[in-house]
Amino acid sequence: MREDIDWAARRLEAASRVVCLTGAGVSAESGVPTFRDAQTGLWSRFDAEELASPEGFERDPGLVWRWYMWRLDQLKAAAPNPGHFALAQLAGLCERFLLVTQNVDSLHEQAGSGEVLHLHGSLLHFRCNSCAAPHHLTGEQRRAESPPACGLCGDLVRPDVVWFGESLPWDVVEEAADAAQGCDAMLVIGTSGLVYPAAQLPLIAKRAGAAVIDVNPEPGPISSIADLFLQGKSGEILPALAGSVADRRANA
Ligand code: BJW
Ligand code: ZN
Repeated sequence: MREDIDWAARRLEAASRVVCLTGAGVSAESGVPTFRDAQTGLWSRFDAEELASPEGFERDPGLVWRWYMWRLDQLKAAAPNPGHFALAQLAGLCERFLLVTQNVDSLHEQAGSGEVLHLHGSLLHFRCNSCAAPHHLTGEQRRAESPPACGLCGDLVRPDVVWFGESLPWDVVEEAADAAQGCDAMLVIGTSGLVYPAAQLPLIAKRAGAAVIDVNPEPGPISSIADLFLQGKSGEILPALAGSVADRRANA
């Protein structure tokens, strides 16, 4: 593992542009369950993929609302872990570093990462399901059994996230894809690599000749195309990686 981390550190240090794609696994050690973890407690009999869809919201807006409010409560109790902090440190050590996340939490920003591209929106923001007007929740609305109505058009308020079958913010996707095309190294952290178009980014980088480095406790579609698979938890591997890059910089 030490040699693999040194190899990755050399690639990051030599790169003039690094892109990092993160998924739910980077927040797992903060106590935020990953998307495809079996749901626990009250939610164990529901399918996350069904809840995170326009069809699920149409079928039962109250159920979807309560799920998101439950997740928001979990998130409010969470803090960034050493993996988030190491990525913020790496941004300062690499020549150009772009962080692209699929996560709807704000733990990267809380850890000090400056520019973060959010592909799937934010669990902390809300908007109208029809006219997209932003909505600030009151405490009472957060505790309610069903979503509030939009003050402008009367339709329901929803979390400002991207559900299955919905378009991602295309300016963000375009910026991420351009960066993937132009980078020398891509770090892929804690994602199952199952959801598109995010899962396309490592393939774009690979085809463009970048070194793809996957960090995950489990092998998956990304590790099978990666130049290096660092098997383990991001909260353990990323601090070692950032430390190795920092040492190389200090001794250069
Ligand atoms: C650790 C760890 C530790 C654990 N350390 N790691 C091309 C081909 C096939 C299908 C499509 C395609 N293009 C589009 C589609 C359809 C669809 C799609 O991809 N479907 C697939 C499931 C097949 N995509 C879409 O619909 C997207 N829209 C779109 O493309 O629009 C145009 C279009 C529309 C219709 C048709 C065609 C095109 C929208 C996708 C939106 C995804 N939204 C969600 C929900 C967000 C809100 C919410 O959170 O509620 O985003 S789904 C969910 O998955 C969430 C995540 O961001 C995303 C990715 O999950 P992630 O982050 O990888 O988490 P997990 O749980 O899957 O994995 C965790 C990983 O962590 C695991 O690998 C663990 O091992 C690891 N781990 N502990 C490091 N300590
Ligand atoms: Zn509205």
